[in-house]
Amino acid sequence: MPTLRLINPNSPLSTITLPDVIAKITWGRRALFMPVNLAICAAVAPAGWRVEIIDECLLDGPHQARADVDVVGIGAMTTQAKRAYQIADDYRRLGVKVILGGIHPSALPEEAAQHADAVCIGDAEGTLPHALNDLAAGRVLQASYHWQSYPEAPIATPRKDLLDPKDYLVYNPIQTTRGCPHNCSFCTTPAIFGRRYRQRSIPAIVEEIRTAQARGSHFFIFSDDNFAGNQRWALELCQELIPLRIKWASQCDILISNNPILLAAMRRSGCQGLILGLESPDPKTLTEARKRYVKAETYLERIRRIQAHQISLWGSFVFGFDNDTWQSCRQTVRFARKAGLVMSCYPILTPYPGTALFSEYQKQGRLLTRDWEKYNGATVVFQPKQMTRRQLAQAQLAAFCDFYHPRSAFARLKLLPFKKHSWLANIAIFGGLWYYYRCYKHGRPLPTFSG
Ligand code: B12
Ligand code: SF4
Repeated sequence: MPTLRLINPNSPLSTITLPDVIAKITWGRRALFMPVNLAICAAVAPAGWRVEIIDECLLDGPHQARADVDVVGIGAMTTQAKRAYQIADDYRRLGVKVILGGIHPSALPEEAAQHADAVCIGDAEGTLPHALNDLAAGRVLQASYHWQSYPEAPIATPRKDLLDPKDYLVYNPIQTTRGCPHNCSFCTTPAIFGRRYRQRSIPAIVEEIRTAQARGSHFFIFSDDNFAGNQRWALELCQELIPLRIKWASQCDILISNNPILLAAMRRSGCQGLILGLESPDPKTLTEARKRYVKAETYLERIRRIQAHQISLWGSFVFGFDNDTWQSCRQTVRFARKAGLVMSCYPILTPYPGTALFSEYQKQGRLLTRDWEKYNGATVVFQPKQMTRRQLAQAQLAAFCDFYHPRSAFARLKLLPFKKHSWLANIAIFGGLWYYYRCYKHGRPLPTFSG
């Protein structure tokens, strides 16, 4: 029986997620998130293939290539690309065929092709089975398999049985949708997968949840880019979730604030929290980011409307747009505190290959490196306009330290009603920052906007 080995390459995690900091803030878990992409690849391998998954993030050292399989499939987001190519080159030197797939190879297939026998562009569901069938039939692999050249395949149920949930902080991610109807300039999702929003079959989602429940799971992360990109469908799903009595969290756009019926159904179905991609409370920055579907001036009121349904909110902001300054970054953190967000994050703007932002910065000569490992949201990889590179990097750290400072946590979370998980997460993140400065920055004081 031919064997397919799927590999999730390690990548040096960003400043706030150094491996031993992760171990500290996740109570010893080896990695943050289960690689659902590979579990899906495993699920769509045609009958007759033996499949194994190696998650390099779980290993103590680098994975060593071995010529004991027929083909290796490697998935990569941009930060993982460099390591993915190293592993691919090692296998090809041993004569093992390599298929590269995932977000980065889909954005830059010509680059990936230099390290692979075939590149799968887009969904594995619509590409990988064709590549494996070619191999099984003794045909030469095509240089690339493009998902839009084949009939659309439904979103598959991942083979999580090939991974050990105990290794991951998020051990039960479930994808319910793919894509996003919006078109923000910096975002990979519409750039690679187009703006057509796709939903998975509701019975398949329910079945995946029931299987996990039978193994003792009750909390789920719906790992979508935009859970409610189709509000009518999201309502239907929530109604099916209510009898399952689960708890869940996800990520979606702030337009759900327009729909009290959906919000009520989300809460009844167990929604505990949502990540909102807010980017900035400054209207000029939103215009620059091409986030046209909402006005920043309405953010606060929309946030209050969602919070009124007892759904906790986590804001995702981005620092480094041309309109951003040290002061505007400071204002963003003030806004996050005033809005009573339970969590927030402040990645540095990153021009990912395939996006409009990447083309624009490339044209303007503002890209500083093509070392993909540095495209991690914690490194300045382009020339900012109104801040120095150092200031931008400092603003990110100051934002995390200010937002997660215990004083801020008390003001945002209050003691009653007691939000146990939010408190634990805030304490863990602040503890992680403190540990990072003590052990990696020689005990330097934590940066802050007020300093
Ligand atoms: C969960 C998640 C994470 C997890 C890790 C996920 C993992 N296991 O690796 C965590 C929280 C750690 C994370 C971190 C980051 N993430 Co993230 N993350 C996600 C999220 C929300 C879901 C990922 C997922 O499970 N998707 C479901 C799977 C099924 O989709 P998929 O990976 O695209 O896989 C499909 C195809 O690409 C293809 N495919 C994938 N692999 C392979 C392999 C083969 C062989 C084949 C044939 C096909 C194939 O088939 C799959 C099924 O159709 C995505 C958003 C999204 N929609 O994907 C962002 C996303 C992947 N993350 C992103 C970013 C930017 C980051 C960070 C840089 C953020 C930050 N600033 O810190 C960091 C990077 C960390 C680092 N290493 O430095 C970007 C990626 C941009 C890019 N070009 O790489 C995304 C797309 C979000 C976005 N819209 O911008 N992330
Ligand atoms: S709303 Fe979010 S997922 Fe959709 S395009 Fe914008 S940043 Fe990407």
